[in-house]
Amino acid sequence: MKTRLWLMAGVAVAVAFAYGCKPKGAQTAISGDAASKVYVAPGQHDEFYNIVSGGFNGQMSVMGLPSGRVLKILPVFSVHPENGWGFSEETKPMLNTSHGFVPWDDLHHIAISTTNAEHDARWAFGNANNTPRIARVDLTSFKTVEIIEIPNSGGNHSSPFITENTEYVVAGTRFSVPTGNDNDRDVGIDTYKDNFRGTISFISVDKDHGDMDIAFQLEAPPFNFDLARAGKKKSHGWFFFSTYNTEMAHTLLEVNASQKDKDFIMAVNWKKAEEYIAAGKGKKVPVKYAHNKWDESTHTATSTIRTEVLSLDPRELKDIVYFIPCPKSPHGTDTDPTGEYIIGSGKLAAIIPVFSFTKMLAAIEKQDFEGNIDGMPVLKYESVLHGEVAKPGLGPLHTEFDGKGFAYTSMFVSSEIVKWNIETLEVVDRVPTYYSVGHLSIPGGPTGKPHGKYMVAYNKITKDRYLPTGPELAHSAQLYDISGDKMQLLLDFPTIGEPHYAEAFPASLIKDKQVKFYKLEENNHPHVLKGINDARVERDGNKVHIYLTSIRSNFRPDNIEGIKVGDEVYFHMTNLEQDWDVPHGLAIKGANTAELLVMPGETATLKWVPDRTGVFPFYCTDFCSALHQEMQGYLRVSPAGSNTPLKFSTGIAE
Ligand code: RUQ
Ligand code: CUA
Repeated sequence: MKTRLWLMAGVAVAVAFAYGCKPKGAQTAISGDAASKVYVAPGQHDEFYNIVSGGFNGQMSVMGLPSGRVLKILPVFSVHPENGWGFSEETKPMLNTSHGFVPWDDLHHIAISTTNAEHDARWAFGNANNTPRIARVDLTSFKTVEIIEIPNSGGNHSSPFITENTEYVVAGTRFSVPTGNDNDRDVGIDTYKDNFRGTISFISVDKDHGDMDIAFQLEAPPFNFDLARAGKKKSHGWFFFSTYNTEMAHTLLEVNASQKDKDFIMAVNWKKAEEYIAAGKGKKVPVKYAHNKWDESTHTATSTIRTEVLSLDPRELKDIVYFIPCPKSPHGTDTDPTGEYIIGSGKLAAIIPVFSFTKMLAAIEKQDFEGNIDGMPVLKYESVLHGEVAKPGLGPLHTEFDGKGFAYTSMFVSSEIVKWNIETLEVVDRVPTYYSVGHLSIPGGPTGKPHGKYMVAYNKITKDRYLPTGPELAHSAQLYDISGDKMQLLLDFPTIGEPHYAEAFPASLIKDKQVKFYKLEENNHPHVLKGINDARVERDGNKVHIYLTSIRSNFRPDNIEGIKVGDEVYFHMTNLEQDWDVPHGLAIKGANTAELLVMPGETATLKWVPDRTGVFPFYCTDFCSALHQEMQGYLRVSPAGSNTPLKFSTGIAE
């Protein structure tokens, strides 16, 4: 009977969790004082860059804080019609996977690179949830420069999380899946407990250039891995993963994965794992995954299919993995700026447990275990616990820090943010969010050096916050001032896609390091033109290569004849400008791809297969000069097999 009641209570909380509640006394007015705090005067810059995940659009957006202004949208796991990303011949390989071209994904989390546990903001990493991948964006060009696919993974949610010197970016699988060879993977779903495995991938990041490589994969029990945080400072060398469905259910998880009172935070001693790898304890496992890299000198991406990964099985190497019991279906797990405290956020729990790294080490030392999972120790909850935050609210998800000894936890169900003291565990303030808050982001919040000052809440439900736009409303962010004792709501702003996580850092870290244009003399694209005199058209069977230059305000060549229906036409366009902020576009009628937007000094290729005869205009799509509207050309297409001679005008010899 008692179990039944518990179960029903669990379902009731689960129902509330699914819908969220509206906070009472919705706060709509902000004072004049608040308005002045977010006002960034014309011509002034924001204090912080905020890199925001786009969720289901597979992009990142770049916003300024405190203004909330959108500065740029970055295609990451997506095509981008604005500039031909994913449509140009050079960029297509970036979206290649072992499943072929996958121009979409679901990007949840941002990780900004760090040195000594502080943002250095050289790169932004993002995860593809659906077809598991990790991307690296260069923050001097704001371009996706590398994507690595993650094998033996499904639902790459616990990802990307980063160690304090960006030694590794880590990717944990949400769904456990059957791993191994093609034959091993064809198994009954009801053999879940026996045949399914979790994996955690440790992706090394080159210190100087950022290049990624899967250093090793750690095998794990068939739980669901939700989120993670690296240890830092005193806990550097460790990683913490939240798990749910430790019931190992494979059907109706809503009920079946909420049976147990506690799931686990999985603590991984990755320094130890590194030792085992160095000692040759890893096994090479056959897999298939794509590794795509952008080259800033050839302005071209290449995609390589890799076929092996090094796997480490902690069941045989017992001092790598420990389990900390954590109530109940934890979502986020976060480590405080000192690295001492590990916070678990049980979605269905009535308290927030805070664990102590020091106590964890002592418990391991004393073998203070309450059991094991496949031989890996389960530590005693009480032995590792620093304490519990009592009555924080409903549905805790994520925690960020201000660097002044306070933690801020988002409460999805009760739509509020709760501020509490990390040492005393006392709740000191709470504010409503509009509505159903997911992640929080404080500049520097996940690092060893939070900047405090502002906090942004990313809310799942918008309802009445903005002018309505049909059935779909923009997701909503809210900016709070956290410099005082009380959190103060400053600003509401709509976002792009569905932001999950975001990270913000001082603009001063990168604003003077931006690439302004690409030097023509360093352009090693095989089809680059270094000046207008090289502009030409060449036929090679049914392929026609148009070597095109653009400079204010003309294309060379501009008129082209002798193209035939069914030809494959390649426009190789080099933008000859050597000045900041002067891209030129290229669009041709009937193109089934996109336009190109070519940066100064860059070369890009648009493929076009004319399907009918006629004269087709092409033009520049970016209003680049007073004579932008004059920046145009014509291309004549004759019937297949006709003998219209190939000719083009460059205005040079004529
Ligand atoms: S999640 S709302 Cu995809 Cu990071 Cu927690
Ligand atoms: Cu070039 Cu408009």
